[in-house]
Amino acid sequence: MTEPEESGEIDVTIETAVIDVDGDGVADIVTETTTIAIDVDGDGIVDVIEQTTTTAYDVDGDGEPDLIETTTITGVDVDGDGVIDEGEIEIEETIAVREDLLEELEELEAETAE
Ligand SMILES: [Ca+2]
Ligand SMILES: [Ca+2]
Ligand SMILES: [Ca+2]
Ligand SMILES: [Ca+2]
Repeated sequence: MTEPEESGEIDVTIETAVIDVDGDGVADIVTETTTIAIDVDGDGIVDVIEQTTTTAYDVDGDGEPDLIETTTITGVDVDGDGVIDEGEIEIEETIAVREDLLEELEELEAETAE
């Protein structure tokens, strides 16, 4: 049995990428990836990995993000073999769209449907 205060290690990495698609000097896509690796029992082998990628798109180029996409990948070494394989990974995706932009898109879609 291990002492609770001795075990466990959390490693957090944050990576940010800025992409200027049209080259006008204003960022159009901003990606932030946060990776959390947790060694629950402190044996040096990572047991839980959580990676969250947030991508913000500036669709109309006014410098404000209009569409935010969040993807969370969670991997848990359930069987404890030291490897997080495909069956132990869960992917969750959410997309948030600015409300007035959504209305614009709906209007546009309605127009094209006619
Ligand atoms: Ca740009
Ligand atoms: Ca471990
Ligand atoms: Ca915008
Ligand atoms: Ca495993």
